[in-house]
Amino acid sequence: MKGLVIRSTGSWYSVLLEDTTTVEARIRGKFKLEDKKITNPIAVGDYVVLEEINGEYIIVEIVDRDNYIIRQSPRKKHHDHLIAANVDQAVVIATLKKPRTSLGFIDRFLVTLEAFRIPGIILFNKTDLLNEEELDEVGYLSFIYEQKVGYKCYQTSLTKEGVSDKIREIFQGKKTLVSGHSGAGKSTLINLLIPEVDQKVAEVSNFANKGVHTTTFAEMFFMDEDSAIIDTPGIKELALSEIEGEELAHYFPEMRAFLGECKFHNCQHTNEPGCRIKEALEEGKITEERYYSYLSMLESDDNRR
Ligand SMILES: Nc1nc2c(ncn2[C@@H]2O[C@H](COP(=O)(O)OP(=O)(O)O)[C@@H](O)[C@H]2O)c(=O)[nH]1
Ligand SMILES: [Mg+2]
Ligand SMILES: [Zn+2]
Repeated sequence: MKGLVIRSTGSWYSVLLEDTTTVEARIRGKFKLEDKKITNPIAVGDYVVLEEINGEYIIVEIVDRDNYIIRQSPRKKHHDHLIAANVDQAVVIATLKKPRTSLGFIDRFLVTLEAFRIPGIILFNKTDLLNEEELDEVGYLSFIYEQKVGYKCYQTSLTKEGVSDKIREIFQGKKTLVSGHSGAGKSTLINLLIPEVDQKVAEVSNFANKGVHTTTFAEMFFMDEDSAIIDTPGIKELALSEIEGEELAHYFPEMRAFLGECKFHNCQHTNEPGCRIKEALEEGKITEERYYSYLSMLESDDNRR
């Protein structure tokens, strides 16, 4: 029996079978992901083989993945956490207000996507809350990410204007991972795209503007037969997994073109002489903002394991 994991709670997995029924299943035995230590061996989006034993459904095999996305486990040191498997693309919902999404968060997410070769799209939401100056900032960020880096960007105010056909089209025929800080509007978006889902939408706490945790487990929802959306639990921090210092620049698309042109082959593009990346920065081909993100990722503990 084969199925698709559409929800995982840690020890139980909801599996959609080929006959369109959903069963709750458990794992038997150990599943390994290469040589990594992972906190959860199976993720939403995994295709699995099931056996029915004494009326219980047991997952006995994971079908080879097209891709997967992991981050460092926020709870367990030196462990990774599987976020999802077999996705076609990922949308990151970013907000300048309530809560503020840092560029660092956006860039870390995009770097992770690059590392797993998953196309990324940025949706700037809650534009209704912004004054003129802040709207200019969104415009500027959209310009950077689209023109200088190459990610498609959209602006939305989901609660005020709903979803346009243009936004709906993004999700058509694909399996899309939706990420963003808790409170950014993930559930609101999914409810608009798939009204039957009726996901609980959080009250944004005015006090901290941090947003309240309502979704705890990743879950897959179907817009139609070939279009699925994966909601990820409120991710506050995305610690990169398994990206080595020298690799990092490869995951900044705007830097890729210049790699190999530095004087030193092992250049980390910080203070080395004859660095082509620094030159491109001077020429404005790489933006200060993105270069700053690069440096902070390079220096962060994530890369010193
Ligand atoms: N002003 C404004 N509020 C929004 C918008 N989109 C979502 N919200 C509100 O933000 C809060 C958090 O949304 P939710 O979808 O639960 O965020 P999630 O944590 O990412 O799933 C809810 O109160 C939504 O009504 C928007 O475009 N503008
Ligand atoms: Mg939510
Ligand atoms: Zn260099």
